[in-house]
Amino acid sequence: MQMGFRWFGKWNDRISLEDIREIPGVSTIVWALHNKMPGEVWEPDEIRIVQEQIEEHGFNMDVVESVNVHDDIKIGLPTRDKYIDNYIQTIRNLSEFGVKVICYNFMPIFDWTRTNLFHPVGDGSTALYYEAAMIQEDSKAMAKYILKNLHGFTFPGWEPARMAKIDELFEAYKDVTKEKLWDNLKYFLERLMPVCHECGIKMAIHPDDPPWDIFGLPRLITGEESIAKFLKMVDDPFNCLTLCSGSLNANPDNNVAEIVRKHCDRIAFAHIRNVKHFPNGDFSEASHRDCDGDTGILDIIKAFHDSGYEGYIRPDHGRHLWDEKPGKVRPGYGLYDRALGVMYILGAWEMLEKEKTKNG
Ligand code: DNO
Repeated sequence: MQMGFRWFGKWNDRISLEDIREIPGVSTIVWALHNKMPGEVWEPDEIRIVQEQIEEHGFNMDVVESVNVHDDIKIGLPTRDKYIDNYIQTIRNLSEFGVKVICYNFMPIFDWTRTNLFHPVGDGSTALYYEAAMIQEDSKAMAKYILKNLHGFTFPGWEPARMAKIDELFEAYKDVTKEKLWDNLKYFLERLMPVCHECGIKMAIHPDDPPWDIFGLPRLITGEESIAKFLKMVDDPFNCLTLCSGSLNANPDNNVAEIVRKHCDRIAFAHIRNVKHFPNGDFSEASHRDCDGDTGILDIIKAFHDSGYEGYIRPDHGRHLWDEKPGKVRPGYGLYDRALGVMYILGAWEMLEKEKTKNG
């Protein structure tokens, strides 16, 4: 297992690479060119600037999160081929810098969705929260709320320019049924796979967050069954999964440890995060500690360890602690709780390693 930490870039993150260097055990910076719109080619000169920053601090840049997929590809418009060509060029360019994994998603219009970005956890900290009743109503109001509460921080999937065209986007997606979306995903991946082989880059889809349809928009990667379908649909070792424990377990019926055991050979990257469920369907994000949520973090780590996982893991969203107040922190991506998450995951992992050595 290789430990990563998400970083939004030198001019785009209050957390510096020096800060991350002080967290034990991190070897990979999970990065992206956050100024790029979906569909644009990432040019070598732009990638090189980030490479110098990352490598100067002793990290590798093996994982990109995300190269976002243009809406025309998801909708299946004739213009999709042009954007797929651009995506392929980006893969080729990234491979020149040693990138091994691209995390991406195939969610229509919205990426991760929450209704409260600073919900009190009860111990003085705050966390991302999903209030089920609010998601049935006004998608525009929700998007407006999220953009306002990002306080100017960029967030892939929540680009203000895209969100300004929300009505047009809903119109463009109106005939995209679940079946059509599956077909469009297959078309996209089948064009990418030969290039992925050539370049040694795995495409690792992120599950839908939350894992169910929202605002009438279809969502595909929602649990074990759809993951199995996805992996079989394009049955290629370079067609992989980003195992996001929190996204999947937003549906408490998803047993994430079981999914890991079943599909570990096709997991290229993992986000480890804990979720606390409420009886009315709401959920809150929680600390990584197993007993603070319902996701079964220790079972998941054990499942990865038992399966001999050699891919990348990063702590996912953390709570906002101490001085991480609204406006001072990118929601979900503060420094402290994610650093605690690294230590929790590594602690469990090292204990399992010791046991394994002891038992021969
Ligand atoms: C949220 C993230 C997602 C993820 C994308 C991948 O914090 O886990 O936004 O980066 O869905 O494309």
